[in-house]
Amino acid sequence: MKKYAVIVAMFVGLMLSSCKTGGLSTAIDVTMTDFQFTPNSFTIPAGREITVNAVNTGVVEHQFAILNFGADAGDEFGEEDTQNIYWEVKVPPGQTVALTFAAPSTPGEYSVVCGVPGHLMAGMVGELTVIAGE
Ligand SMILES: [Cu+2]
Repeated sequence: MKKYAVIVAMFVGLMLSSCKTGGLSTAIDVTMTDFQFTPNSFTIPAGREITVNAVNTGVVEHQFAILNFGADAGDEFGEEDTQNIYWEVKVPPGQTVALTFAAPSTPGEYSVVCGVPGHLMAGMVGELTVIAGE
């Protein structure tokens, strides 16, 4: 019976450690204010399920949008940029949203922007680094 408990403990430990890839977190915790992301740079493992906890402490709606690999919204987020969104979440003022998404399989640098008109220009921009899994 005691041996069984040890095996279960080992198994649980294995499951917990599998939540990370090479020490990389599979969570993105971001606070959105008027008008920035804090932090504004994130690193996640490729192809993994990522949990996003987005808190909007501002007084207007904000968006956390990851653009496709190689895509850039330029100085201002326009209608033509919406087709380049890889994944997005919109958070009303004063709210917190927790969601998951599948990290891109292509390693590299991805742009993170808030697509609400004027917000990118005001500084709501970030960077997501996707690292190949080991
Ligand atoms: Cu915004």
